[in-house]
Amino acid sequence: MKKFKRHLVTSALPYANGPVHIGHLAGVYIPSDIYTRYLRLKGEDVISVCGSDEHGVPITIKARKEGVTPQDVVDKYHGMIKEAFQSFGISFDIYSRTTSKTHSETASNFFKKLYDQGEFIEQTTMQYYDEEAKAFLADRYITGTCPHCQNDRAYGDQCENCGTTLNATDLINPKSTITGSDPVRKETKHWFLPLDKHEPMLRKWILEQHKEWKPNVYGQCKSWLDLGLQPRAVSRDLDWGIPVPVEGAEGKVLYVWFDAPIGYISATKELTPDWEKYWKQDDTKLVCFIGKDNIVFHCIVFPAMLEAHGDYILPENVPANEFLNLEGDKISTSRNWAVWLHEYLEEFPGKEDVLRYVLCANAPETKDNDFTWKDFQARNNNELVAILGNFVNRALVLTDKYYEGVVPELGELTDYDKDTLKELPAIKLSLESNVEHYRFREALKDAMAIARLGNKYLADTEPWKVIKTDPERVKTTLNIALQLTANLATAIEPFLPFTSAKLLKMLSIEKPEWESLGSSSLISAGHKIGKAELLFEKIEDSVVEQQMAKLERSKLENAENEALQNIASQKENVTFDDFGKMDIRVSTIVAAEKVAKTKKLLKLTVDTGIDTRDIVSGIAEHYKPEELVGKQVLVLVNLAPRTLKGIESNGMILMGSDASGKLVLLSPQDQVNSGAIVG
Ligand code: B3M
Ligand code: ZN
Repeated sequence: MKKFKRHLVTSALPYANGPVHIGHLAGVYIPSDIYTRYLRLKGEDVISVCGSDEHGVPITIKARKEGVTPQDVVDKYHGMIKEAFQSFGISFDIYSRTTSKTHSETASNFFKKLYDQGEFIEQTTMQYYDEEAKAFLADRYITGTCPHCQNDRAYGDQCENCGTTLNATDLINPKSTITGSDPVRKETKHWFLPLDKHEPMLRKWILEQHKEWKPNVYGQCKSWLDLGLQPRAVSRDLDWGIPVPVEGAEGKVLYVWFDAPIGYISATKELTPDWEKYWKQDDTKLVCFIGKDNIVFHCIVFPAMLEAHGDYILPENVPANEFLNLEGDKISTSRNWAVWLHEYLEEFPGKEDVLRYVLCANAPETKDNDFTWKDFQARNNNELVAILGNFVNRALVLTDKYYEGVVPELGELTDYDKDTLKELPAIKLSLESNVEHYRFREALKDAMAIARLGNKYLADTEPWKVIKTDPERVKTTLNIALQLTANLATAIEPFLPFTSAKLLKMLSIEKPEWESLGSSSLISAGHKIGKAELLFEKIEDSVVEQQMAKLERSKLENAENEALQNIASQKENVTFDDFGKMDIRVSTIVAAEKVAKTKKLLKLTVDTGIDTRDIVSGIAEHYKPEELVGKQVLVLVNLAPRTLKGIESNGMILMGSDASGKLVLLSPQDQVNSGAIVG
């Protein structure tokens, strides 16, 4: 095994086009924070860098929609994201941003060096151009009809209805989303990184030298490599980003995925003048934490860039996680299907560690996982309160009660005492191995094993009973229980830093070194401990019910928005003949009654001027039968009959409906004879 002298931990730079949610925390930032805190506790030389990814098309789209500048957008979200991470104790050594001056110089120089070395291919391609806006259109700025599913709101890069990846030129009837005009095709020059040239290096480096990578990461890389790599454009026609630093590149910027990973380097530069040591010496262990959608960029594209540059080391591991879903549905910013960190912080003050715990215990390490509020409650109540909190509380309260908070002497050990203490070094080994192999869920279980051990120890030794018969014995028991709490404070630090700090304060001890974990003498006899405080409190049903109701509201709002969008877009044209086929007549309602055992249906008897007939209509929630009799309405009389709830319905009463689901009957402005033709 290679010996490393220092560690560089990177975490994917979140896009500054929205706030961060639990999916971000679970997928990337909690794992990277556990890993970093662990290394720090071990006294390793480690730095952890991150920052906001502030370029790219989505940010410009958001700015345009909100009528502000892209800089305004990123300023707002960079601030929010940075604060949320800080509040959750994500302990980056630096949280920078890609609009920083250092970054734009670093990325620009990086590009220039590759350009000067002849690492790029220049290629002229046809791209859609908006003549009104005088701009080339990024794929996201073009909508049209999907050639696969006919969805008429597909984007130039993807149809969100059927999930197909598209080229803008695949769209039927493409439109510019900036001006609504028909885009034209126009030539434009771009720089491409020939990934194929780096394929032999990548194959060897990943497929042969990194067989230990997580199967999801290794597998994705293998399938990309097996498909064969193609040159990839690293520039874009856009007015937001880092200008391409070569002549003849006016109006072009670096592709966001070219500049963003360089952000790791820029952030390190901003952090320390020693940055080169971390990036250029191969005794640095570089580990990149990301979500699964970023694998190709971190394992293929970025390493190819680094190789082309020549000065930098490659990642030692890229422990990508799968996705976290929420209550069975994919987390989605646009549908507001998420638990936003800034909202959680407001609604659950002081419970940062609870979320850290739940997200780690349930992290999508090997497959997509689901976050549910019920599970959140159960893990809090049954694990944090009942196991961790309960043990610590009992150990401290009993010490306070029997010895006024002074750690009692350790007497003679029983076999059971010895066996209990012997478990600690074993737990330490397992925890270490799990963290070092990026198995954080298992590592958290190891840390919790100390609390379980402590609970069992107290339950078996029953100091509250023994105090009456053998008080000497209780001294040893509580000394051991306190050693366990001190071990626990160390072991949980990477996972639950706030709880660890509270516990250390309660024990009145400094943060021990990692190496002392497993020891039975972390806290000495005669030491006065502080007051016991509750570490966790029960979460009541009503609290999680409120959160679920909040999500339910998002669902309703989404449905409404979708309905609104449908209303906003006009249906396809029909011919005059098509319209002429419909026989619509003014008719008079002569009778109305509810259809039994239904909520929505009314049976209406109408005089159409041709005949009197029954029509079943879904308006019972909007009109009472008695208010309808005598009303004139519009009826499509030649609609083929159908039977609803055993009643033959002959025609359709025309109604207006809005996005909120409200239905209204349409009536002539003035009274006419039944049978009057509409058209
Ligand atoms: N901003 C994508 C993402 O947040 C991207 C990561 C960049 S890492 C260099 O999923
Ligand atoms: Zn489609």
